[in-house]
Amino acid sequence: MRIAAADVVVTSPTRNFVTLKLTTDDGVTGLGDATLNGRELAVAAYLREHVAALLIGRDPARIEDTWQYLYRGAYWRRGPVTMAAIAAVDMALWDIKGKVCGVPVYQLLGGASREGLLAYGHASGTSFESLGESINMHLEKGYRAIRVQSSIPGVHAVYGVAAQAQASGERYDYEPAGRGAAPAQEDWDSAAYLRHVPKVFDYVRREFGPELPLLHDAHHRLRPIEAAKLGKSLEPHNLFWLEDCTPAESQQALRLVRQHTVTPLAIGEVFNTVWDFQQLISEQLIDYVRAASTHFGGITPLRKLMDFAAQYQIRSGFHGPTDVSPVGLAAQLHLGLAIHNFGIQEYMPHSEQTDVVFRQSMSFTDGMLHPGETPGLGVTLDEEAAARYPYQPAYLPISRLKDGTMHDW
Ligand code: CS2
Ligand code: MG
Repeated sequence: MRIAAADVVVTSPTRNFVTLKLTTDDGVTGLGDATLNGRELAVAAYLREHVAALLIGRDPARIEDTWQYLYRGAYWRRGPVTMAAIAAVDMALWDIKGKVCGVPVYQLLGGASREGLLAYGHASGTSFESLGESINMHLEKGYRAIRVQSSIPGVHAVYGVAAQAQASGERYDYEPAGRGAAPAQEDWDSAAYLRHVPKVFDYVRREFGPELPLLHDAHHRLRPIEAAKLGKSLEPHNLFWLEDCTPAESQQALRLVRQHTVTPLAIGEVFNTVWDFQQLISEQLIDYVRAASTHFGGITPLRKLMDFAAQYQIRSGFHGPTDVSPVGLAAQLHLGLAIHNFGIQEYMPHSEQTDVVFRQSMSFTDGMLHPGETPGLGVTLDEEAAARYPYQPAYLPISRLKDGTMHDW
């Protein structure tokens, strides 16, 4: 069997997705997610212009060798664009191997280690009342763990609050990348945030009790000492995790946070190789790995990362927003089902239009996810439907402080 074709499909049902489709000379196809929110066409070009031709004629069964060929062979290694492109090839090859073997990919990764994957959903609100309604909506949908994000008094547009979608009861699909020729600008005030977030969790614990697993995403916005302060202030509420509490390019910054708080820490959705995690894991500076197969080079390296993390009792919390496509989410579900050190899986349901373009065998039942039993990853791409949604430029917002200083969004 040989790879006979490598096609890149860019489609935009409510948001942009980049998908690689590999086809073998036997007609077996495999899909890979190459979506990089706000920079999608860079990955599409990397695949179309520099990788596709190299794959033609290769043995699709040689997944590890193909990964090494694309990683080491590029010379210019690492980075989100390169690793998203390699990820798409890797996922597509696992998809093909599953189909050829007639089994879902998780069976190739050691089989199921659990019946299903605990999911968490995204609740948010512009007031305690609307936040409570959002949490109740997610509990009614079966979620057993909830991420809590809130507006901040004095901050006009803040990450993670899709109040308009919540209020109207629409399907919750908070896609932060706004369509348009330039990023939207949001504002930020760390002091106001640090004053308000403890009050939010005071309210949530009063209303929903001490046992509901709660998560919060600080989204890279705090300095290490501020992150330490927030972690400490939230300790009475026993969070499942505090995510991206401080930018972690400086992995040692988490030493300072760790010294001050026992609130569990989750980091890594913007990381793309094991080196980004090396100190965080070996010094036990985090509790959960937030990587997504789509941005981390695929299933192959993410499985290796989780084996490394397992030596330090660190568990998975794979990234699963709507900008990880159904193909990327499926890859996370197969890996998450198989590894021993699974923690939790983020789950933001995609839009109805997306579900038309990507037919999926995954299920979400009673708060648990499962990739399904379809051979391969369990996702098919309807290319006619995909063609009905052409790419539209879209950018993630930027964030500035009140004096105009650029900040982390
Ligand atoms: C967020 C993401 O889900 C999360 O934890 O950090 O939604 C993130 O904002 C997006 O993936 C950015 O494209
Ligand atoms: Mg996040």
